[in-house]
Amino acid sequence: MILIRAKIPYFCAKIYFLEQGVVIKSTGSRYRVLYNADQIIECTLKGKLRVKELRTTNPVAVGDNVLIEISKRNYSGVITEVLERRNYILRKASNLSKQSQIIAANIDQAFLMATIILPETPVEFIDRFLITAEAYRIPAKLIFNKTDLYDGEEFARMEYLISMYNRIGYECIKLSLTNRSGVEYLSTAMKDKTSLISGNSGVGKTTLLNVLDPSLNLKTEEISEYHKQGKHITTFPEMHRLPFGGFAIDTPGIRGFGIVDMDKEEIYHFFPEIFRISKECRFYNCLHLDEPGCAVRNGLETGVIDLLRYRSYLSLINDNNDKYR
Ligand SMILES: Nc1nc2c(ncn2[C@@H]2O[C@H](COP(=O)(O)OP(=O)(O)O)[C@@H](O)[C@H]2O)c(=O)[nH]1
Ligand SMILES: [Mg+2]
Ligand SMILES: [Zn+2]
Repeated sequence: MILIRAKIPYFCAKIYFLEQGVVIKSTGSRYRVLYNADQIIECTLKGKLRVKELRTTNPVAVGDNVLIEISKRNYSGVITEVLERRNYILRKASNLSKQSQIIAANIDQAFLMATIILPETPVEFIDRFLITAEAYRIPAKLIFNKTDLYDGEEFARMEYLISMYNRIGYECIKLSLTNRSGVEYLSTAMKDKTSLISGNSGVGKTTLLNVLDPSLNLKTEEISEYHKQGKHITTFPEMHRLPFGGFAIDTPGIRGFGIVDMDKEEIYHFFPEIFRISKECRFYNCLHLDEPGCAVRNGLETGVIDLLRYRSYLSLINDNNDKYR
């Protein structure tokens, strides 16, 4: 009898095998995991598994490296462990909620796709993205898409923004997915990296993924659809493997990142050019509003600080409405 009992656990262990993989899709309760280079399996979460330190609505997100138990019998998987995250990006689960949702984990770079028209991306929206990336220490780059549509004035506006952001230290990439200019450059920048692609609805995120990997054949939005903004559709980001190496994470339905847990006093730390010059302010606790001897306000006069950026800063300081969340 004793001999048989000892054999049962051994036998059970053979029903499962363990793998390490990466979560490429999450729908809240089910997860798609890529493992062994090109194998994909649908997984559930082990009941007891909860990530303790974060108050999030989703314990597992795309980009998470996980350990999975795969049953040989019905070929389904169970996530038993989430490995330590290199980084992650959050948004508030809803405007009133104190909980947040992990958008993605283990990101190498975050791109914001912006357009000057159809739709117009407000500078403030760009800056909210940038300071969020700064706060999470994720390298951020800007893509200006739909350059094929711009007239002289719109092109000049784009060039103005590009030189402004370049001066601060952000790379900007000009793109037209319609005539494919800039695609090769962008592909090289994304090769072998995990890139988050963010941006307002209608700027061309899905079109980009289809251009990078035509076999994806994802559904793009019609112009008329993206005017119907404001509906809170719960969507989950998805991670796509790129044919030339690397991953791209699409963030459908995520209009902006919530600035999670950021104190008024530290907002300017995430505007690199404001932070740099703030060391010359007379008061160490200067908020750069109307304090005497403020180097930031002086920088506005001399042109070191751009008024557009300063306005974004003010709106964040005064932010009580959640219109970009
Ligand atoms: N003219 C022009 N239209 C584009 C370009 N890129 C995307 N579009 C169009 O913009 C619309 C929205 O694109 P989509 O990829 O669905 O945007 P998403 O909401 O960011 O995923 C679609 O009708 C695309 O065909 C571009 O470079 N130029
Ligand atoms: Mg889309
Ligand atoms: Zn100041």
